[in-house]
Amino acid sequence: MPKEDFTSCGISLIGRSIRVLPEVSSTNELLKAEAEECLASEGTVIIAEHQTAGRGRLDRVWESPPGKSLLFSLLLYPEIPGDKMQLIGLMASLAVLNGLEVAQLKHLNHQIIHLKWPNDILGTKRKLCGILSEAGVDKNGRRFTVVGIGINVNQTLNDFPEPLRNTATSLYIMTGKKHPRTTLLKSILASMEDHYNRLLNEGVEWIPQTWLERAGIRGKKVEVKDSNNTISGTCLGLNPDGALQLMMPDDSIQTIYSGDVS
Ligand code: BT5
Repeated sequence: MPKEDFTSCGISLIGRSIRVLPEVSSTNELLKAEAEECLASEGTVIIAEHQTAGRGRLDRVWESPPGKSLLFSLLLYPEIPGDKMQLIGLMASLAVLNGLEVAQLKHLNHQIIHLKWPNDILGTKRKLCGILSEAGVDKNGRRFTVVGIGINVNQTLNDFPEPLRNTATSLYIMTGKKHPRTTLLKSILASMEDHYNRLLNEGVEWIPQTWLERAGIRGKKVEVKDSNNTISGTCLGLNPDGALQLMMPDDSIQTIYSGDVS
């Protein structure tokens, strides 16, 4: 695999500044800290070869052996109401899915790759990518969002810790080929720029509908677990904030703002 130069993968806004770090606690933590102090501009991307404290939602651990995945965070200043912030994560997952398909179409066309609410991308029903979208306010009172993306690229099954070997996958496991991460990153940043431009031009109303069409879960039975309980219902769709709407067995409608879907 040739040496990878990530710094040339930027588009005009998204990735106009790209920093590559050999090791960091978490790219989200670092970029959030910089954004709070107004030290990073919109579109900044921080990439790490290794994270010592990579995080998922609810402070869960994001596992990644050095150099085998794409781990990066992106800073955005979307001017949207606070209750619509979940839509940024949905938009990001659409952008990543599209970027992966464009970059890897000929390798992936026989594979099942799809969206899982809220922000996962699955390959062959296993987790290929996780996205952690975190909102904050900078010292001038401006609201920002850091979108953190972890994509399993060249890991073998043995690179994952034992408990993840039945639930995780990588592009390498799915296709039997090693993938240059720069090609993927460039394609994903280009797709992110297209999606973000659409948000800037049209607002956010298109996001839940587009996400739903791509995910294909309307009318399907789903189970949602949170820390306290598990509920099962039929997916009716997403509400305008991106929350999941379920029809329950007693015909009531439940709106789910967070949880793990299976
Ligand atoms: C996520 O959380 O899926 C969001 C992950 C975001 C990671 C990126 S990497 C760059 C940026 N910097 C950070 O610190 N984070 C972001 P969640 O839905 O909570 O899923 C976490 C769960 O996924 C864990 O509890 C494991 O079960 C599983 N998991 C951990 N590492 C994995 C991996 N590499 N591949 C597949 N599944 C994994």
